[in-house]
Amino acid sequence: MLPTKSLLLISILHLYYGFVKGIPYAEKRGGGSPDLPNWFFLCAFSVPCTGNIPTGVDPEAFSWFQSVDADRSGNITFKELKQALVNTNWSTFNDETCVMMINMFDKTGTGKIDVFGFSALWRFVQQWKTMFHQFDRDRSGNISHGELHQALSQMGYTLSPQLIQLIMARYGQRSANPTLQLDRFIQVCTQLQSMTEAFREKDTGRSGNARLSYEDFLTMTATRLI
Ligand SMILES: [Ca+2]
Ligand SMILES: [Ca+2]
Repeated sequence: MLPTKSLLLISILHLYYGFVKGIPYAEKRGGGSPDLPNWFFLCAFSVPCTGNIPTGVDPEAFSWFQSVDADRSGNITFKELKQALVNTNWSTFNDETCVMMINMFDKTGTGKIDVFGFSALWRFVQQWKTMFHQFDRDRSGNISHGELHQALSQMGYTLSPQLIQLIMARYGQRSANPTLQLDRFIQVCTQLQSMTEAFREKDTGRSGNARLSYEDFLTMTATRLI
């Protein structure tokens, strides 16, 4: 919990560095912003860092939840989530990644995320954000072809340069040298993880090969593409 004076100071500092909805500034590293701790950005939007935090919910996640839940409905919609998540270049997260995250963390089957799902989502985003900054070796604020190759290798994926090229062309920003922002990095890594798990269920001998029927293939795609 932060005392009122601290919150006031945070708010003033926050105004100094600019204002955008959601959790953008934590993503601003590499874009020249100061290295401020995450709580700075999270609490600056949610003056009441106090309140009845549900059991098992991270206090920071709860604070963020209150900020993102703009209409105070008690759950987070696609629109609210999209407004809250911003990349290093200040673009909002793309629709596909937001839908993917809603599908992953909607534990109520309503198409919305409650505070418990949101707490898990918060941890998920924090972890990927850390990875993103770790693999953004040149601090450019995005992931290049070479950086993605290195990242996936370290995560245990052995993909050909051609496949990585394909991924960059599909998910990267349109340019001669496409790069991935945080949202696409999260999407690529999460989908890759999900599809790899699906394949390994069929590749029982761990040979890197599996025999699939057409039905298997479609089922795998339908159930694993998030
Ligand atoms: Ca809401
Ligand atoms: Ca980079």
